Amino acid sequence: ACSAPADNGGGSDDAVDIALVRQLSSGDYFELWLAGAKAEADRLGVNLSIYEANGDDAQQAIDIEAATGEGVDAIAISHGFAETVQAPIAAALDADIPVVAFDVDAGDDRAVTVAQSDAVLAEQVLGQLVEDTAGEADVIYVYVAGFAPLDRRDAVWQETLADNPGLNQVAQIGVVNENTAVEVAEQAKAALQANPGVTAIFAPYDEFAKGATLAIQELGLEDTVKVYGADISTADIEVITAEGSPWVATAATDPANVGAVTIRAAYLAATGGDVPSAIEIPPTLITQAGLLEKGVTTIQGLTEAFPELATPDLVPVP
Ligand code: SR1
Repeated sequence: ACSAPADNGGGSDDAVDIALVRQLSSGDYFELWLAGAKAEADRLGVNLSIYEANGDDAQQAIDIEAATGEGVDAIAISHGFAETVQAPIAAALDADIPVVAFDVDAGDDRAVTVAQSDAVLAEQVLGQLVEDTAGEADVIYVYVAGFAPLDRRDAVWQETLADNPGLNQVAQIGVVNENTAVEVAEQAKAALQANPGVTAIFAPYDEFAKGATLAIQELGLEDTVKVYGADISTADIEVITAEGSPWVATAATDPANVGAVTIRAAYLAATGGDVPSAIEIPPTLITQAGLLEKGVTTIQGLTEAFPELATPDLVPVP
């Protein structure tokens, strides 16, 4: 059975039908992303059906097949593993249903791809890490292979290690599930205790960064170990700007904007509009010092302070 799709309650009988099929839903990033996708669907009068696999990869494949069977006008897919999504994506495309793939390797040139510029994102935050440490540090790295954005960020981390022989990865940890931050915190505590010389944690996903921050705080290491993360939300801003927080930098897009861009791309693909085959949303480096200086306390305040986070000209739909 497919996971019963929810819908946005928008659209009319002759509205464009878009199915949104997600691998992951829990955590700030995915909640904000969905809110942005729903708001854009409402603005465009789209009838949006939302399938949530909640980390069940087999279920995500079934959900893509179900959306294909429904004969929707386009399918937008967020995250997923190549081995589980590529066959049902090919079947959807063979049935002439356009597919927009965000943060997932669709394995098919007919699919439109959407991504944050993950290489730039990693370069921005790792540039800060290298600057702060003068390229000399024992580093804990948080990573789980197989997630397209994390793999792209990993390629930059590997280059950064090669370019900076004074950087030393002493441990690699990581988990992605419904409890990512708490479990990463446990892993980070053990890694910090086993490697007392560590001065930086590279944690390029906000659930990773929250877990790393918690571990450092529980061990009282805020003065010596700093966190370099990715993503942003109101809750993340609170963590970063709390007094003495070790999370000093993140590189991020506005997740709601990324959800909106993905829906615009699916809408254009469904209606025969002009949609680029590959869409990239540029990230911004956000530092603890910058947030404090600008007095930013919420994601709304952030988008006012960093207007480049909004990209209305990317895949525009009037
Ligand atoms: C498990 S993948 C998590 C990442 O997906 C999105 O690209 C977000 O930026 C997040 O870091």
